[in-house]
This record gives sequence, C-alpha cells and structure tokens, in this order.
Amino acid sequence: MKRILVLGSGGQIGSELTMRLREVYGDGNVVATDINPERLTKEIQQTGPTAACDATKAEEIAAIVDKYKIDSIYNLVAILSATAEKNPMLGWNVGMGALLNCLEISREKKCALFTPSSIGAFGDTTPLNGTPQDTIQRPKTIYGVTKVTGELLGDYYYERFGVDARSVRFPGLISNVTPPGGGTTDYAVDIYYAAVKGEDFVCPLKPGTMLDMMYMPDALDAAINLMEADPSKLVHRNSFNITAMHFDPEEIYAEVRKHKPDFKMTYEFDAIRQKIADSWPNWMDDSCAREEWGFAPKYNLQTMTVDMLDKLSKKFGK
Ligand code: NAD
Ligand code: AKB
Repeated sequence: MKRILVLGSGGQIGSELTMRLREVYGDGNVVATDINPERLTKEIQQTGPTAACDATKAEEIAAIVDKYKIDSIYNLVAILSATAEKNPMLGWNVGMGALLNCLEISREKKCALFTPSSIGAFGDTTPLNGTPQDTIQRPKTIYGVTKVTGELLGDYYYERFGVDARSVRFPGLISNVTPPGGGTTDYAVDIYYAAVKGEDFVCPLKPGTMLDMMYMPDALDAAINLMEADPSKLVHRNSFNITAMHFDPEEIYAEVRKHKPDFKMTYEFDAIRQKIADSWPNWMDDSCAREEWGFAPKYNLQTMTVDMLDKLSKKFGK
C-alpha cells in the first residue's frame, strides 16, 4: 500500500483529494498537511494523520517523509494566477520553493511526485483552439512562468535522476467543498454559490471568454489514475493537457438559469483576470492523456450543474 504525503491539503483540491486518497489507500496511509493546518476540514482532521508543514522549508517536508515512511507526494502548494499577479515574488517563491523541495526530497528518498500544472502554462502566442499537447508555451503571468518551469523541472528530474514525477495541466476546477483560492477561473464556482444563496452575481470576465473547465470528481480521478498509470505507456509526463468541458460566462449562466430562472448575472470585468483569461486556451486537445493513461472525464456542463446545485443546496440548507 502506498504511503502518501499531501502538501496543501487545506485548499480547493487538497480538501477533496486527501479524502479520496484515504478512501483508496487507507486513512492511516495519507498524511494531510498545510502551512495553515486550521484550514484542514474537520473530516480530514478526524480521519487520519495531519501535520503543519511549510512546503518552502525542505526540513519540514523531509521530517514528515521520514516519520511516516512516505513513498508518494502530492504537492498542491501554489499561489493561484490572479493572486500571484498582484504579488509576483510571493507566487514565484511559494510555487518554486515548494516544488524544488519536493523534487530534491523525492530524489533523495525515492518518492513519486504529483504536482499540478495548469492551462496557465500557455500564453497568447499558443494556438488557443485545440491547444496541442506539445506547443508554444510563453505565458505572460508569473503563475504561468512557475508552471512552465515546474513542467521542465519535473521532466529534468525524471530524465536526470529517475524521479517518478508526473503532472496534468488542470483547467479551471469547479467544486463545492472548499472555495477556490484566488484564480482566474473562480467565477465558474462563485456563480453556483450565488445562485444557491439567492444572490445576484457580478461576473468578472466578459461574455465570450471561453475557458476549459472540469468538475472536481473528474480532477481527483485524473490525479490518482495518472499516478497509478503504467510508466511504460507514458510518452509524456510533465505535463498532460486534460479537460472536460469549455464554456463562456453566458453558457454557464444559461445552464444555471434552467434550474434557477430568477437568478441574475451582470458583468463588471476585472482587468487582471480578463487579461489572463484572454491569454489561456479556449479549449485544449487532451488526446495524449486519453491515449497514454485512459483519461476519461464523466461530467459535462449539464450534469455538473445539477450536482453542484444539489450539493450546495444541501450545504446551505436551501
Ligand atoms: P488553493 O489555493 O486552494 O490551495 C493551496 C493550499 O496551499 C492552501 O490551503 C494554502 O494554505 C496552502 N499553502 C500555501 N502556501 C503554502 C506553503 N508554503 N506550504 C504549505 N502549504 C501552503 O489551491 P488549489 O486550487 O487547491 O490548487 C492546488 C494546485 O493545483 C496548485 O498547484 C494549482 O496551481 C493547481 N491548479 C489548480 C486549479 C484550480 O482550478 N483549482 C487549476 C489548475 C491548476
Ligand atoms: C487559476 O485560475 O489560477 C486556476 C488555474 C486554472 O490554474 N484555477
């Protein structure tokens, strides 16, 4: 059985991935950590080992890897795109600091390593429709620069030292457990919260801004399935394009209104987020992930909307 360390378990992905990993590998085999351990959900705190860990401090990660005999690390530590753009040095220091520590510790202690990349690894000189797996990557955000650097380092550590580093380029992730942490795609989560709470929604992106998206259950499957994939089948490693759907604000609004006809959305665009979104793919080609390790998302905009509204209605007693 694998023994797993999750870094950044308190975040949008970590709060759900940690619980899913515990279901698959056993509660006691998944150590949940965060720089802010109070961010860990009650469920995470009550079902298995937890610790405070600042991933920019190598000695803190190494101590947990030794204590729990860890053989796999899921590194979810980053500052998301819009927040990083307001404080580029923080974005660089946190994203790269955590990743380099994980790579070095994985090399020394023979751990497998999963670190997500993002659609943010592309930029406005990338072909934005049907974005190929291997293409131009010249992002103009600090978040994108850290993601491209991370992809290159992951492949370098694999080729040079045999570190089993693997990664996906996640699109915008939509979920209902922990709110998103300051990204460009957050609006596609926030819209559901507003609809369920009976509030009007002000969309920070313009109509026609097309972006790739995915529902969290498919993202969790993707992370675990990639880490379980037969390495001999992997032509690529760092990092695979994956997507489940793409839409613009008008389309998600129309879908929500099928269930909440009185729901109102207006636009007040946020210059930072709009510029970032305009430089990201409209939709990516994820055929390499499908061919090399069987990526196959289950949710589309319609089925995700039904599930999001149902889960959030229960959460808020609406
Ligand atoms: P998040 O911001 O929700 O969570 C990050 C977590 O890391 C937080 O709980 C935070 O407290 C913790 N953290 C921050 N600094 C830390 C440090 N120094 N040491 C330890 N923990 C620290 O992020 P997320 O949305 O869960 O994203 C996880 C990863 O997935 C990131 O690499 C992100 O770039 C990537 N990603 C996310 C999305 C998305 O839509 N959520 C899409 C593409 C890629
Ligand atoms: C962000 O918007 O920053 C993230 C991402 C797509 O990487 N959700």
